[in-house]
Amino acid sequence: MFDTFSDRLKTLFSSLSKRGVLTESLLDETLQELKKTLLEADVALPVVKKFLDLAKEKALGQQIFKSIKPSDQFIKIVNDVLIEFFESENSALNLKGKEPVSILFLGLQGTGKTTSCAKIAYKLQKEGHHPLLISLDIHRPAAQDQLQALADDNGLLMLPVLAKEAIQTTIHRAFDFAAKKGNDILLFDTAGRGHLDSEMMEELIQIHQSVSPLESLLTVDSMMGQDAVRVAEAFQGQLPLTGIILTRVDGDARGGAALSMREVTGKPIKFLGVGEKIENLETFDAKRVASRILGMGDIVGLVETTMEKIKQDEAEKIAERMMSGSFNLDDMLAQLRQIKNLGDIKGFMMMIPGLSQFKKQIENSPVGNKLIARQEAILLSMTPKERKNPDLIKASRKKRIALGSGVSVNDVNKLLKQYEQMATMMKKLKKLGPLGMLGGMKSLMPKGFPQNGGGFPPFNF
Ligand SMILES: Nc1nc2c(ncn2[C@@H]2O[C@H](COP(=O)(O)OP(=O)(O)O)[C@@H](O)[C@H]2O)c(=O)[nH]1
Ligand SMILES: [Mg+2]
Repeated sequence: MFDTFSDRLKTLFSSLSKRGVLTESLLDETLQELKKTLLEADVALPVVKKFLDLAKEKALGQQIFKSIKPSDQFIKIVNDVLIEFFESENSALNLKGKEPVSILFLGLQGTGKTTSCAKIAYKLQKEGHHPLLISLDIHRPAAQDQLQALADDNGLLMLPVLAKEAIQTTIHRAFDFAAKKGNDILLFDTAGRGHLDSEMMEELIQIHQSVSPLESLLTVDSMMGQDAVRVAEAFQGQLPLTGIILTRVDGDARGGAALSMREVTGKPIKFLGVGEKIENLETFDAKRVASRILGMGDIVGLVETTMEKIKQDEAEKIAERMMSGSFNLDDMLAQLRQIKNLGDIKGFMMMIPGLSQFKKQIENSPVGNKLIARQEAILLSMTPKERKNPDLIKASRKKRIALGSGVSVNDVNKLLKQYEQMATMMKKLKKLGPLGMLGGMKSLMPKGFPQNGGGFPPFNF
């Protein structure tokens, strides 16, 4: 699966690992190589561009961690970008609806509709469902026989075929049958053509209307590369697809279709066909596919843990600064920035000694990058003198600061109040000493905490 692409990436990484620091010119050179690799993999051009932009943005935005090799950091970046390209919210099969729910299989002839239909029914049956297979490929008796054979071989139930029955009649019969037999999922196999064809589309649109499927899955052949993506785009223009089944991934060395599909069509890949056998079906998992392509799971894992460790060290440093006594608005600004640089703010806060016990409050509090940016803007609208000596900030100064940072005076007041809470708390914590910190935190909470809207000092954003 995607072997050529995978090998090319490995060569790129290994030549990078022989070089030193990831300077901007080396980064550009590496991105050029990455571009070639993506084009060779038959990734659509706009997707290549976006991929490179994202990789560059991540590389430049990343802190330089001395303890992580540049090549390893780059592997992690490519890993993250791959995941971003593959991942989507609706990648799981949607079965939430009034029973029986329907799944419609669409696609050009020979792309793997009938096979995938049986594979998915098999999987669902194993999970405890009672699927019913229905063939609407009435133009070719052989197609109906093929589905029947798959059903017979694998202990699946199929709606008996009646010769020369009209499609709409078959659909009605399927729902009646399911009501009697208690099937909860109906899987409709349809007829494809060798190419896009308006007659086929018309038939499919009518089927879609009468079946009202929860899922309309398009099968596309991974080996067709960018052509598969174009076909998907064309189908999507006419039918409300809910997802893609990428078949013959087992034979595809390049991976271009897989990488371009979601980006170009906006539809999630839901399944991968990885062979002809009934069990050769994988539910699509962005992380797993990315890791398989890179074949560098251990390095990605190592970079992740090292970064976690660095965050942990930063968290301790911040805690130390908080305890060191004098604390003015400059310190607050410095802390905000440190926290902002670390990305996932809530996750990071959990690492600060003493704060992890407020997991629930942290999760529920409205902390976010936007709020931090606003706080930063307020602090930057103050003069250095004001930040060193917050007592100077009276009504007229507040107005000026609010105007300068585009917020209300009330927001400025909130920030100052928060600063005061932090300062008071730190004084108290200092008295308690590091050992008293954990126990002390709770008793220091203002009245009503944690019922005060989920906010909590010292980071009461
Ligand atoms: N190697 C491989 N072959 C597949 C896969 N999916 C389907 N096929 C084969 O592709 C051929 C066409 O599949 P079929 O389901 O009949 O396509 P349909 O015309 O869209 O219904 C069959 O020989 C299948 O065994 C897959 O994921 N991997
Ligand atoms: Mg078929």
